[in-house]
Amino acid sequence: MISPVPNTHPQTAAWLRKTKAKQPSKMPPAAILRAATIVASLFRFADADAAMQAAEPAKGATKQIDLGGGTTLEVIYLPPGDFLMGSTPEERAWATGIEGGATPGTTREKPEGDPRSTRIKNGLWMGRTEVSVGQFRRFTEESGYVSDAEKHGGETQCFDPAWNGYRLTTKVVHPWKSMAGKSWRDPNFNFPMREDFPVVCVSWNDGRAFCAWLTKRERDAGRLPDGWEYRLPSEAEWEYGCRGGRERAIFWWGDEFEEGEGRLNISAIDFLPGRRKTWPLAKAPWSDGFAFVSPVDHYGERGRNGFGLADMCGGVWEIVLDHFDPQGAHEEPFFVTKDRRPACRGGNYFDVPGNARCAVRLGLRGPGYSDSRDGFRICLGRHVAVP
Ligand SMILES: [Ca+2]
Repeated sequence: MISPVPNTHPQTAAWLRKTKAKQPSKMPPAAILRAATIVASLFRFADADAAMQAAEPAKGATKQIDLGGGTTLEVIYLPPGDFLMGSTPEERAWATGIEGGATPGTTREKPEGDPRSTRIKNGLWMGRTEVSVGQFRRFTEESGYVSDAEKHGGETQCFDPAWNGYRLTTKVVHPWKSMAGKSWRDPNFNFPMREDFPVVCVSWNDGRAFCAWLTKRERDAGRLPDGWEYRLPSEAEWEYGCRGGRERAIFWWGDEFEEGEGRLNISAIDFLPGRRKTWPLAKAPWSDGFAFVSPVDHYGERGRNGFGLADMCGGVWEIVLDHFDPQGAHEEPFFVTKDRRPACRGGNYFDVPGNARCAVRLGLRGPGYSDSRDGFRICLGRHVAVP
C-alpha cells in the first residue's frame, strides 16, 4: 500500500491511514479540525526533538521563549567545554586588598578553592539576562504563585531608608534589614520598579517555581523534548557561563578591573537616591549610572561576555541550583538534605570589586531566604533530580 503522506512520522502516517479507511469524506468539520490539531502537535513535537537532539547548535545561537502576554525570555546556547573553577591565591589576595575591597577571610573568597579543571559535559541554553520583573510578573499572573516573602509571616532583606552610614568606629550599622510587607513587587528602593529591572526579593524556592512553571508550559505546548527542563543553572554551569569561554580570569573580560568600566553595575560613584552621597565602600572609580539596580542588559554589547551573557558579574547575585558547600563548588550539582543553603554567584550592585569576580560564591540562609540584592537566571538544560 502506498502511504498517502510522506512517511516522516510513523505514528502520524499510521493515524492518517486509519482515518482514510474510515470514510474521511464524511468526517464532520469539528472532527477534521481535531484531527488536524493532533497531526500538527505530533509534527511540532517531532520538530522540537529534531532541533534539540540532531545537530549541535552553534555557540551563541539564541532562542526567544514566548512566556505569553507579550513577554519573551532570550536564551543563548553554551556548548560543552572546560574551564578552571575557583581562584588563585593571588586573585584572593587582590580581592581582599585595597583595590578589591573585600574583607579578608569572609565566606566570599575562602571557599572558592584553587583552580581545578572542570568539564561541562552537556551543552545548555542560558538566559541572556537575569529574570526581569516583567518576566516574573508574567509567571505570577498566569500561575497565581505567591512568593516566599509575600506568604504569611514572610520577610525579605531590604535597604533601610533610615540608614546613614556604617559608624564603623562606634557601632556597626548595616544598610540592610529584614522587613515584612516587602517583596519583589516593592523591594523598598524608594523608587518605582521597572519591568526591565532584574527581579529581586525572590528565594531559591521562587526561582525553582518559575522554572517549573515554564517547563510545564513549554512541555504542554510540545516544545520540550523528554529529558530537558528549565531550571536554575548548576554552580559549575553558572561559573562556566560567567567566564564566557575563557579558561580563567578574575573577571569575564580579563584580570584588569579598570577594563570593567561601562560593563557592569557594582558599588561605584553614584549618588544614593535623594542623597548627595555614594555607598561608603564604593571602589569603582567611575559612575555605572545606578546606586541600586539597573535594567538588565543595560550595558549592551560592552556588558556581554564571550557567550553573549549580560550582567554575570554585578547587577544582582544569582541564586543557582546547588546547595552551598563551604569546601568549594562541584563539577556536578551538589545537594544536602540538612541545613540546605542555596549557593549564589556573581556579586551585586552594592558590592566591591573583590565580590564581583567570576569565582565569588556565597551561601544563603535557606531555600526561603530572599534579599533585594538577590535574583536569578534560568537555563534550559538536561533534567537534574533535586532531593
Ligand atoms: Ca548578576
